Amino acid sequence: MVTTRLKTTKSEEIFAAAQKLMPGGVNSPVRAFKSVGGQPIVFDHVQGAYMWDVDGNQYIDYVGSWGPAICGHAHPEVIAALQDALVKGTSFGAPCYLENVLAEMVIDAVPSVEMVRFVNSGTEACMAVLRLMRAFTGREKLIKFEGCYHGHADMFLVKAGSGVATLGLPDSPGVPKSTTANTLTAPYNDLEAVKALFAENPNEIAGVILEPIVGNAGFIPPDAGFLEGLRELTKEHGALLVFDEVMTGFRIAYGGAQERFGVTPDLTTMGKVIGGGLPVGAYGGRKDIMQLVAPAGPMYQAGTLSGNPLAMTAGIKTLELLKRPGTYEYLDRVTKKLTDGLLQIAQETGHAACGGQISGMFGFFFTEGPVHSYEDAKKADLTKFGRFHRGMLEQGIYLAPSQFEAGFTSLAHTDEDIDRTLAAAREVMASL
Ligand code: KE4
Repeated sequence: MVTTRLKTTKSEEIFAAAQKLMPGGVNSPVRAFKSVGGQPIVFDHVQGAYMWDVDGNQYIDYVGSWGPAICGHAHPEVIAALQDALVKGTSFGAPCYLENVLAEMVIDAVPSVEMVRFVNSGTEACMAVLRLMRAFTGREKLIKFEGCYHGHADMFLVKAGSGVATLGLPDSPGVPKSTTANTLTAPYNDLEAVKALFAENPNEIAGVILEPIVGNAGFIPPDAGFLEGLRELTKEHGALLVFDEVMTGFRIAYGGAQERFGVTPDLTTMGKVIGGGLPVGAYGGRKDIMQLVAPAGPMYQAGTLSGNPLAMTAGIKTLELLKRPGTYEYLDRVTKKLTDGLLQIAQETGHAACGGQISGMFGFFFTEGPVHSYEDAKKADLTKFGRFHRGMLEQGIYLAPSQFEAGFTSLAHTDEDIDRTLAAAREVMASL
């Protein structure tokens, strides 16, 4: 048990009970703090950049519910919009005008998206987009990258990132070999490896899917030319290029990483931010491809709560807030101040560290670096990261409980919050 100055009595009681009710006491593995050790914190409420746990401790939050809280938790305008929507019912199971509104906003914002389908999670979006890639090309093989995470569907659980990397699960049990036989992997940022896979599997690869900025092996941006190279390679081989922007969508820019880097994929998956904190995923892209999706076409995909009015309402209001001038300049400024500060403090306190940020997404590793791939990321000092995480927690700073995750800021994070975070980091790093 890690000693802690935090009063976490109620968290401990609730989490102990949770472990008897739910596997590992959580509904998603990374929340269990397995890789950083110590007592997971049970929260009571959140607001803006802050979270309060059941023992009354307050934290500055850099997880933001893994991305959705980009405008700050429980934004008053989102809450008000939800309250108005709530009294009209929570789910129709039938067409609702709000679906048109959010669809139009996504199509207007994201360069690759001419038509979109809403689902209920990023996992669902990635599952559906893989089926669509295969339906459109008539091919079965897929290229993904080591350390990238595209949700927990069987065919993606090969050298995946996020919780799989955190728990060091080689390949999850229960995933039949037949399912992953068609999943080829390459190191991130390694165009030569992708060229080789295309050469070894002529006319068999339906497409390439990747996080345009990796957030599930820690924060790993694309090397110059990597995304452009994949765009060329997929075109050359009649394969589709898919950006999984579940994490980067509407966070890196209003049009996502594809707008920021100027590379347009054929299909895009989204989630997190477009649900404004309610369950939403989406996949979209070229109309000629999306027309294959039932009932317009033969490729089947469905969902009871897809496009429900509450989730649409939260997504619409969130995108409206993000569209306001200055959003991404603000996210870039405060997040750069945070990461530059963290790296400077690490250097001053004698810790090897590297990392960076793009807009409101950041990460750092306790290793000399640079980190261009999952292999590089695995060189990071996980023990030191765990002790840093715990130390920051005791200082009231809530960081993602894994070295293989990214960090997230919001429009609610102030300069004072960043200064307080850096002061805490200096104290903790000096003590490591
Ligand atoms: P969900 O099914 O968790 O909504 O989305 C899966 C997914 C797909 N693609 C990318 C790029 C993602 O980052 C995710 C989910 N991200 C993790 C955080 N690394 C969710 C947190 C969790 O699993 O609890």
